[in-house]
Amino acid sequence: TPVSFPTWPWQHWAAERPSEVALSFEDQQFSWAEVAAQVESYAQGLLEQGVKRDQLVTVVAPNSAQVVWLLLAILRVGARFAALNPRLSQAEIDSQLAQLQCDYVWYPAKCEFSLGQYRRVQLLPATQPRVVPVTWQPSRAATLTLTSGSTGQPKAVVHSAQTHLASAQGLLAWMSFEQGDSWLLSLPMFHISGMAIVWRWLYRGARLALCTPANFDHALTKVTHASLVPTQLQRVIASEGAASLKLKQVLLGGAAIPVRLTEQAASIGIGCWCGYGMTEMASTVTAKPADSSAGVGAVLPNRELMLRDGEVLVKGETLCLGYYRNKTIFPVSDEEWFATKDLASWHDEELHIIGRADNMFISGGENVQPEDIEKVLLAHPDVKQVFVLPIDDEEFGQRPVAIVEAKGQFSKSLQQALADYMQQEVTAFRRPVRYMALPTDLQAGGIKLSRKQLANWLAE
Ligand code: 4YB
Repeated sequence: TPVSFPTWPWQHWAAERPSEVALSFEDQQFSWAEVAAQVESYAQGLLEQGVKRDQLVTVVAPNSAQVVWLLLAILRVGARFAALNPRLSQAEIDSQLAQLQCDYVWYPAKCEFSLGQYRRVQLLPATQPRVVPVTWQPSRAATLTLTSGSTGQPKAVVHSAQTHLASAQGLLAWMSFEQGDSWLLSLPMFHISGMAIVWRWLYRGARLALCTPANFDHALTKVTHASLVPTQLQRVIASEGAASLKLKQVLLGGAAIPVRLTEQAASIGIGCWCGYGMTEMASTVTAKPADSSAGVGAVLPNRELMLRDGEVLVKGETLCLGYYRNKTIFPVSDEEWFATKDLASWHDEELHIIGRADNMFISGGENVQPEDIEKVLLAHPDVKQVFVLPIDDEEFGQRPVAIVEAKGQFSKSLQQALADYMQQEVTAFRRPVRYMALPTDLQAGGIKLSRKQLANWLAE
């Protein structure tokens, strides 16, 4: 059954459950009636500044209540919302804004970028009480989310309210998120994992919780749901407040999820879901409650998935409208299916991700899948995060190098310990020839480290 709201989801909930808490931000709370009224006012405010139907407004900011108001108000006037990672460099921001050819930008009062050449829009309440003359049309282009892939310029993935809601519906058919539950906006809205949280909230009419970055750990103790990448969960488990968490469910994804991590979480009462997804499919495609297997579960409702020569192909109601270039939406693929470049296999009705086809390299005639080596290294108790990349080698063509973020000190003795450990665990051609510390400045980019950036760093 398709997802159908008779009107804007927040107006629907404002009619159904007006006084229920919808949104919380630190000590502030907004009911659904208040959310609907605020959005109406901000939408009118946007119209008064000249924002029109089908125009694109790009938000360059970390998560905040304002960014949520902007998303809803932008949708309400029939315009489109895009968000950029505020931790990008000025050059990257310039290039992404040029690519988007947006009509307006929004950025917070203290912003380090020079965005002077763009028309700036502000979040202002209405000065005249008029009704915004745009009706709910869920299949129209609504959001653009940039996704970097492993090479080249990021692509701007276009979704409609319909594809986002179809994604939310399918996930919530399996994972419970009910009225009264609250999902922390624990990942950035410029990434599909954060955007998807907002649409699950809108779909279910439950609660969305926002916090300042400094309050993140405390905010986690007050919510029932959160989405985390594995490294975040690792940090949370190790933190002091871990014992006081009342998280019912944590949805994990974005990268390989070590079984040991979800087992540790379970031992302190945190129930995890493992997910596999991508921007083009509006986040999660397969999922399962975490168990003793390293797979990513089965295909959620509203999506279809198949393997062709080991590669994951996907389609369905959650597939995006296309990529945005030159003010035009281009289909993501010439065929019905979208080819993900992820290699996977089925075991016991469960999908197992092997790694990305474009990460693979050849060493002395053998295929090396970096993710295979990373999995083994991640199982070592002193390793927090690790990336395996090829370096050129006269004899073998290429050989693996491990770039490690250690839980403690990255020392000579850790390097030796890892080499000894790998000696036991994997065949010779898979053993990294060198262990290097992950440079801290490369961790700042976003939620995912770019292998391309790492490769550039390695080349230097
Ligand atoms: C994986 C992978 C996995 C993705 N194993 N490789 O709401 C969610 O589903 C969510 C919750 C918590 C954290 C993240 C998410 C996401 O949406 C993640 C979606 C995402 O990462 N999209 S992406 O476009 O930035 O990258 C997609 C790629 O990431 C995939 O094509 C895979 O290569 C990789 N990936 N989940 C191994 N469980």
